[in-house]
Amino acid sequence: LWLEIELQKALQHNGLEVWYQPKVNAKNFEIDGAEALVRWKHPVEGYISPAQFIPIAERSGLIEQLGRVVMREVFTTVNHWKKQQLLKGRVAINLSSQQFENPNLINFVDKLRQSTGINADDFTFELTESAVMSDGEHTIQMLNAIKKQGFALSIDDFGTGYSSLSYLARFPLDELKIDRAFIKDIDTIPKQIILIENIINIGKSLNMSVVAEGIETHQQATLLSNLNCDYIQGFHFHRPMPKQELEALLLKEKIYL
Ligand code: G
Ligand code: G
Ligand code: NA
Ligand code: MN
Repeated sequence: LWLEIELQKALQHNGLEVWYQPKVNAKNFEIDGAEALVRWKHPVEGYISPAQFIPIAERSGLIEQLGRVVMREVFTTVNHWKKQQLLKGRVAINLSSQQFENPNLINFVDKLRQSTGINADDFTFELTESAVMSDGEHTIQMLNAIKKQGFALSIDDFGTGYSSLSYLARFPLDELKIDRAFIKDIDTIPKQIILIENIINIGKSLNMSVVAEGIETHQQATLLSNLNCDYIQGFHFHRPMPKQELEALLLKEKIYL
């Protein structure tokens, strides 16, 4: 409860930050898009992990407000980067199932899109399998409404959440993000490579782009590139970083281009 009250305060006093982890193009290893990740620096405790406070935000309903704060921040920042031609590719925003279940989301996103003047096709929403699978009819309506505005949709943590693949055919999804659990065990479980290869084939044959997350080594990067994965993301390339840091990195790359 203490953490919930503290989180509430942070939301009221602008205490949350949004960090960005670049994704790289698996063909040329250049930065091509990023994932927005919320960070909370508590005045006394320091950084508290989202793995700790996102579930609290979800249980308490604060996730709605958190989601609005994050989206506003990301739209504004990315709009600026796009106008400066600093960043290539799409920026992904994570959505919890609670956010996705509330039909007000559509209206909020639509209004924010118009007031910030962003290009919807510069953004992707990442949803987990469980978020998408909770209620079929509602899901299709929500996904279609988001797509209609021009945003792309990605399935995050693919392969860990749900045992049925039928939703891939039924829902308008643009991207499949292979969970890092598959990547982590590549060296110790050889069959894992076969799975990854076939997940990539599933995505591509359904006209989705495929992202692999949790790339921590050069070998993993090379492997995923050779398997024709489209984008790769992980500590091997870049850790999540504050927006000023990404901006500096992008500026540097632009100068030396
Ligand atoms: O940033 P990483 O450190 O540890 O994130 C932990 C978890 O928090 C991940 O599952 C990630 O998807 C989730 N997360 C990060 N930022 C956001 C956000 O802005 N909204 C939601 N709903 N989840 C987020
Ligand atoms: O659930 P989601 O996929 O949104 O989680 C994103 C989380 O993954 C973030 O917390 C981010 O810090 C973390 N992450 C990003 N790259 C790596 C990586 O290479 N290794 C590990 N272990 N975690 C990563
Ligand atoms: Na994600
Ligand atoms: Mn993920």
